[in-house]
Amino acid sequence: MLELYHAAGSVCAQKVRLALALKGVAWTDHLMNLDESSQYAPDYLKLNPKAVVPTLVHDGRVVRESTVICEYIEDVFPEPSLRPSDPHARAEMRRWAKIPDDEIHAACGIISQAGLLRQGRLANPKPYYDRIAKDPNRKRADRNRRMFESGFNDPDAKTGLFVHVRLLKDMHGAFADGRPWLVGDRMTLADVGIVPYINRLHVSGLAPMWADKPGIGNWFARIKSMPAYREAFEQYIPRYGNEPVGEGVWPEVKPVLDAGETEI
Ligand SMILES: N[C@@H](CCC(=O)N[C@@H](CS)C(=O)NCC(=O)O)C(=O)O
Repeated sequence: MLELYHAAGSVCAQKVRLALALKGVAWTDHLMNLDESSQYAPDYLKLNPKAVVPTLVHDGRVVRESTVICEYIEDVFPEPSLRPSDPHARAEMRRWAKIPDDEIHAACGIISQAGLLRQGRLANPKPYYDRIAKDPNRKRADRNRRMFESGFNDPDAKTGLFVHVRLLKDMHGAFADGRPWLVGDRMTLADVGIVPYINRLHVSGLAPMWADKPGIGNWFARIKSMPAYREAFEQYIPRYGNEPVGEGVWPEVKPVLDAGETEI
């Protein structure tokens, strides 16, 4: 039996749901609500002591870390393949797939806290302060409090934005030769790993960040047209589907981008 503990809007969970949807495998759904602090329930902490989603449980064995989970899914369900056969292409795939773990996931967390999520919480901050108080990762909790209180005035939020700018430049460079996917001529775990972060920018109303990079827009549109995207993303949060929900974020972000990275 394949079980997934996940949350609707979690980028790491979207990544794993997309891999599962592309494989067409059935799984048992343990949907959690991070706003209600279900990640801190003692039973869940036994599965994932870091109190994060997703966690995959396959025939009673636990697999943690979304990038690792995607490779595990590929090993157990090899068809259709999301891993190139050529060793160099495979290395490239892994280089893209580790970018979230190296820097984009943390940067995404920061700019989501400072932008999209902050906007949704401003009207009623108490549940969010309660959630921060329960976070066993005090460093993360203090940072999230800062993002909530300062938004994009915080230097870390500005740095988080420019980490995304660099990713977009790298993607633009990859697509410059006209390839449809990040690695080779078919979708791989590289695309699966990166697309939740582009989707998060999109739903934050930050698609103007790649307006001058059509390769990214075409790639994202191609993925959004797939049934697997609907299954992995829209089914859980329909409003995250077609229309950006963070329309108010771009006016805050644009001046930061215009000021340039050297200003930070
Ligand atoms: N490196 C981990 C990161 C997991 C992670 O940070 N998950 C976030 C959601 S995307 C989470 O569960 N956050 C808990 C919280 O916000 O309280 C992975 O890739 O699985």
